[in-house]
Amino acid sequence: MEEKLENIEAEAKAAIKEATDLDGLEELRVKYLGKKGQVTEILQGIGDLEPEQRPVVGKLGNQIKSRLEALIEDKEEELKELLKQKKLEEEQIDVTLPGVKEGYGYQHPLTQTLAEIKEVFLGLGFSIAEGPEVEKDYYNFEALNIPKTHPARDMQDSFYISADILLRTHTSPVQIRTMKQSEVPIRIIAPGRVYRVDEVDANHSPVFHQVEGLMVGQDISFSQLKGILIEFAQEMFGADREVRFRPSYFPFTEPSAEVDVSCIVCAGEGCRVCSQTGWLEILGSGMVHPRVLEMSGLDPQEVSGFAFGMGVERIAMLKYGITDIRLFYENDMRFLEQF
Ligand code: 2NM
Repeated sequence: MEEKLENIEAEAKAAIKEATDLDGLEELRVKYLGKKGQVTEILQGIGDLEPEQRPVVGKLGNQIKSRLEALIEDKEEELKELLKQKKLEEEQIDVTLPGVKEGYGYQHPLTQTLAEIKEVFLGLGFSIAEGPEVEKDYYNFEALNIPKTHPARDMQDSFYISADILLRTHTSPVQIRTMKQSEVPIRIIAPGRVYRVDEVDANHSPVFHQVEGLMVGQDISFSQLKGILIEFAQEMFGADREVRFRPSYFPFTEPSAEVDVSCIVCAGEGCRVCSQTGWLEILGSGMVHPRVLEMSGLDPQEVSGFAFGMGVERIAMLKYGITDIRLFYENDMRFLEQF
């Protein structure tokens, strides 16, 4: 029995010495010293031995048990230390290395321009209205007095989803919905994405952004339209800009006017940006057509209103001197960082 114990001790010592991780070491502890461990079982079986054998085996068994416990404990310390060293090495950082500079984020120029447009109109008492991008052709065309034969209603020019549903080609349907739903007076702007079948070039994109505006109430006049739009043009492009109203035509307004500001590059002298005219067109506008008011449930004898519409891309291009609309959508940091 003594020889057996000594063999177990020798085997255990060798195994403990070889252990490379804490789990393996714990397995060894269980194997030799656990409840059913080899040394434990011998010590528990002492009662079955010859009486004179018992103290000898008992003493040796307990000595081996203590020695193995001590060895395991030492080995455990050693493995823990190794693990700590390894972890420290892995986590080592060289604080003298140069840092990686994190760049700042920028708001997209269209986001900035839209925010500025909103800011101006919020300051003039307008609130913001929104509506669906997938629209009934009733709201997109019919209610705007755009006849079935109008070139704008060519199926080829709009993205139709079904016979009477399309991607809105302007945000005017939001104004129609607002007139139908709200009490006068109304003073809103409708910003959002719009869609037209257009070949991509320097000035066209099939998806772009518009802000349209609408003011309806008793005795709303063309001079109020002028006051609001001159204020907008000068807040947006500079207080020293001249503003000009040119007669125009839209099916949904009468009379209609296009609005120009004096060229921001040459101040009216004539240059490449303004095609030698001295003027830049920034938006379209007019007094809401009586038939449009009527179709939206308002009485043209009781109320009147004006409306206007502009392209956000166009405003941003004029403001920042950008000559290609595609730059807005390419996410080239060299472009975006300039704003
Ligand atoms: C423009 C130009 C002129 C316009 C009209 C309406 C509505 F719904 F009130 F009739 N919304 N937007 C309008 C008028 C839009 O964009 C160049």
